[in-house]
Amino acid sequence: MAIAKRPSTEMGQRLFEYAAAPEATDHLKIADSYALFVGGRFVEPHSRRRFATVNPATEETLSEVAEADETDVDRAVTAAADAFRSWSRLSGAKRARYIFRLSRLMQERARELAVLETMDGGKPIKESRDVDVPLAAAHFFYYAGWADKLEWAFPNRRPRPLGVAAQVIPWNFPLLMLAWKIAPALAAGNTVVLKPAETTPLSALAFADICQQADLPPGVVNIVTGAGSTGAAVVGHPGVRKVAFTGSTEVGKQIQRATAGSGKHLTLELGGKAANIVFEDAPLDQAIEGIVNGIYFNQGHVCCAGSRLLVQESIVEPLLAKLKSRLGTLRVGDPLDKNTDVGAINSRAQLEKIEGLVNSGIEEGAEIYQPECHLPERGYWFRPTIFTNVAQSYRIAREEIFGPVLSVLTFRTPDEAVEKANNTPYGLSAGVWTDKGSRILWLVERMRAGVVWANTFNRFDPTSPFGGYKESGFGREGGLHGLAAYVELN
Ligand code: TAP
Repeated sequence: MAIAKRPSTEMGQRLFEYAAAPEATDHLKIADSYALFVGGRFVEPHSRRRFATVNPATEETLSEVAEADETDVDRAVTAAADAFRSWSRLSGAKRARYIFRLSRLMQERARELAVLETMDGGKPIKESRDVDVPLAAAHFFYYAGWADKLEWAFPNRRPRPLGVAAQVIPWNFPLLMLAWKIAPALAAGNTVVLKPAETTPLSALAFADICQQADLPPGVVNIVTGAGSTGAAVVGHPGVRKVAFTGSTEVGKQIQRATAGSGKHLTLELGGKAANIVFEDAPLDQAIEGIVNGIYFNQGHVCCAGSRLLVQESIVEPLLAKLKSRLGTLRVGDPLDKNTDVGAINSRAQLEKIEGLVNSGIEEGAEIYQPECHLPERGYWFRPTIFTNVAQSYRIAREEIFGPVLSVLTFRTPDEAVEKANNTPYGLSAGVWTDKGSRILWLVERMRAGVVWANTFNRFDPTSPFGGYKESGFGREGGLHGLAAYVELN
């Protein structure tokens, strides 16, 4: 690999320029247009409408995707209800065989899926290759293992599947969110109608192709693409027995209202504003990596991102100096380049939302820091950003930005750290950095957050439940808890 030193800027003295190492795309075939996946086949939409899905790093249209209307959704739910009759009666071992097959095919097609995810969503290829796709396959693998052991999963109870599950997912981890939803539902004997996000439908459509390749019985998985109105039609369909939604708190509330009184089972995985708390005895270099991973992973498009950094006052100065220096080494740019750390913002609308909130931070009096970095001319980009001098009342400290923007606050005592960390309507995740195990346990007991990472951040595992408190939603995905959301117990 060619390595050349940068010119002698202050940054250049610390940073080496790598030659570009773009992942090849010639093995990937993206069709000009896609239909809906209903009843095991790709079918033209009743609506006759299509919408463009765009590569956010280049602003080029990748494909035209079908937009499902209420008739299309009705066909998908009917197909899922028909399939439920036989799928729910299939032995657990036979269901497991299909789910294992899906997992193996995802592994076999991992390179294609990773490139597709990166082109459609803007995330760095090293993340889709090393995190999204392997974790998605691992979820199918894990839940396949439970399919013939449901009676052991729920001892002395008789677990029964619910029926058709309506599943609506966001754009930040398209394939992984699909796996979180579809794998436990199928393992428990349910059938599904899934709606991917408008800006990232392509990996779900590739998964539909994998379902065909796996000979999954028709109708067990149905994928309907479209915008918010398609999602509302899926969730509101009377043939649905279970609704699983991941997305914004605002839409989650609408869905809770829409499903109230319908008897539908509901789980909501919503937004977050996580505190990442660093005590003065923390291993500083390790904490810096955790802070960077916590907020700049996937451009900060992460529901559990550590977007509020709480630092003990005695170490603020050395920590900020190290953090700023580390930011200078992050490579922002072409998501297909294997060197890239921070890719493209998912859409123009999201970029505008980030810019609006960052401007509010400046207007309210916070101090902004952004490293020098060259941004491509086309596409949607935002520099990794740190705000200091932040008051808890500022919008940047209260609202979910869903971008690469960190707000730094300080505390003096552990009690103050807990008070400030819990001072949010959200409660999805938190992080704590300290040398003392007893302090970790003390803090975890007091945090109102579904997941608390200790001396690490943004770690996921199919066996581990994930979900929120307060306005971050309810219900858990992952592990046995995730399976429980798809069965009725008596
Ligand atoms: P939303 O705007 O809420 O969209 C999520 C999904 O719901 C999309 O597929 C969207 O379709 C669809 N949708 C929009 N309006 C709907 C309606 N009225 N009824 C049914 N479905 C509807 O969120 P987003 O902007 O895609 O994702 C970002 C949010 O998701 C953030 O707040 C983030 O924190 C949260 N999130 C949470 C988690 C967990 S695990 N808690 C994980 C990832 C993301 P369109 O795409 O076409 O609008």
